[in-house]
Amino acid sequence: LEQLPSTPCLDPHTLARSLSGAHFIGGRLVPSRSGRGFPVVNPATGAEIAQAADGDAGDVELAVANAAEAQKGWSQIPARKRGMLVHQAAQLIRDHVEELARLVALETGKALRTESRVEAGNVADIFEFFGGLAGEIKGETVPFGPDVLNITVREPLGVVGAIIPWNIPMMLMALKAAPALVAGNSIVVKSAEEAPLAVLRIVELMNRVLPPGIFNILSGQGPECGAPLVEHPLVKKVTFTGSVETGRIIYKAAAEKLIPVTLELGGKSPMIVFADCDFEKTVQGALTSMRFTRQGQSCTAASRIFVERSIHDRFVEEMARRVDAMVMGDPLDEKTDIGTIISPAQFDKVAGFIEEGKATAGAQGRACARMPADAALRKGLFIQPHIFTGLSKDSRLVREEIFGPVTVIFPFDDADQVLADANDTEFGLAASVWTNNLKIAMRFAHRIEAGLVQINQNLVVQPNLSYGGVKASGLGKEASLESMLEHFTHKKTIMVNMA
Ligand code: TXE
Repeated sequence: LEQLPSTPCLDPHTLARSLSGAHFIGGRLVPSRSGRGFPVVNPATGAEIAQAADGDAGDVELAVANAAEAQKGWSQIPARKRGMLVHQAAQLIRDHVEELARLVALETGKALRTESRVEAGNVADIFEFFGGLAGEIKGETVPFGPDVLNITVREPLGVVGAIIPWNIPMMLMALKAAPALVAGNSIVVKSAEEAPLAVLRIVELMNRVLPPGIFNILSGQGPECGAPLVEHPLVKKVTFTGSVETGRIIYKAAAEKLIPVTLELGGKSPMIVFADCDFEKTVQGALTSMRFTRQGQSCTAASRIFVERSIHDRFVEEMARRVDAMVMGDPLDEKTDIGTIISPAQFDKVAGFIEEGKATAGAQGRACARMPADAALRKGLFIQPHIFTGLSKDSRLVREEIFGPVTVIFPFDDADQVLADANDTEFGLAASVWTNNLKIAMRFAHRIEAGLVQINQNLVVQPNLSYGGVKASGLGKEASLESMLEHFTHKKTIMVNMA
């Protein structure tokens, strides 16, 4: 621990170097057992900023063994005391919000002002929220005559394995770790290859308050480090955010062990705009949801927008005008609105979709905002936001998750047809409807196949609201008291015959 600054370190390069090559297991920073590492790269410059420990089954073994041992004591601490400790540890995150924001901006390319600072603040909020809920972990009494006492109690599951992606790594870790820990489990997190640093710092900070061994993190590759974590016999629950493809692999491995899983997978979220909407707010809502500020790397992004024909052209123009005014540049610069794509692989994937759209006969792809001119950023993974119109509904750009700054817009004339089009997707994560007609709004809210439908807004999820998809978007809920009780405890029934 001495290697790391005990006060907030606002130079993310220094902090990145001091976090190099480490997992956090059993209350300590430890190197990977193999001694291997892989580079962590600043996507805005292409420069290596740290080495990440390349974890394998040996590291998983060490982390899970520590977590299993520590969980025995942790689960015996009264729930409210556990909640108070988690709440107290969250204060350390609050004290380090600026530091964490800079570090996550450096490793992910997400702009500091528009994205990274917001994420860091949300992390503290999530841990505090679940810490405060600890007293709600309780059961029921079920009457069965005067001589019988039937009760239920909520017990922790044991060691939880969490696998997280890179788009909002700190927040997605918090949504898993906070309820898991407060409910009396211990946790081993496997970070995403592209963004292992800020999450490692969070675990290290929180371990200054939490007992050693209950909150551990490994870095490593999916098949070499994530898979053995899912398969480990002492891991009793797996919670995952990532691609549909990996979600399927994890679900199958968990089925072999018969353990519960929560899966938060991709999306292709429809936004349906009626002509009677509040035009200004609706255009702004499209920008908020598309998260061009995060280069569109958001699973709830409004990546299919349907606009009633009479306002379609004006909507496209206004949206393009506003995106044009956004500043692309160095993620750490306060003037920057839009940072970079996370990795060369994602860059190629997104660029491929854009090329395909441009080559489609009859389609128009409008590139918005200017590429940064700064020579230091010439190797940066910047992609101009694109708005496509004129695509056919079976185009790959319309059917597949692009996970980049690309949205497609269609005009519509008929409410039933647009509802059918909105539901014509394998995904079911989020949707929004924009109209001042409450009757239409509620009809759509009930008939859209999605875990989340918003009317006249596109805000981010709150920790006290259930969040999770249907169809190929996933299984189970995150956030809310319900997610803690349903997904991180099991209900034990105790029947006492006092006759
Ligand atoms: O995801 P992966 P990737 C979508 C988005 C994106 C695509 C690919 O469309 O373009 O997925 O992104 C770990 N066993 N989303 O390649 O592979 C991996 O190491 C266990 C949407 O980054 O699913 C990482 O920690 N773990 C999504 C995590 O899974 C494995 C956010 C996610 O990686 C594994 C991210 C295995 N066999 C991508 N293979 C969202 N819902 O927000 C990989 N991993």
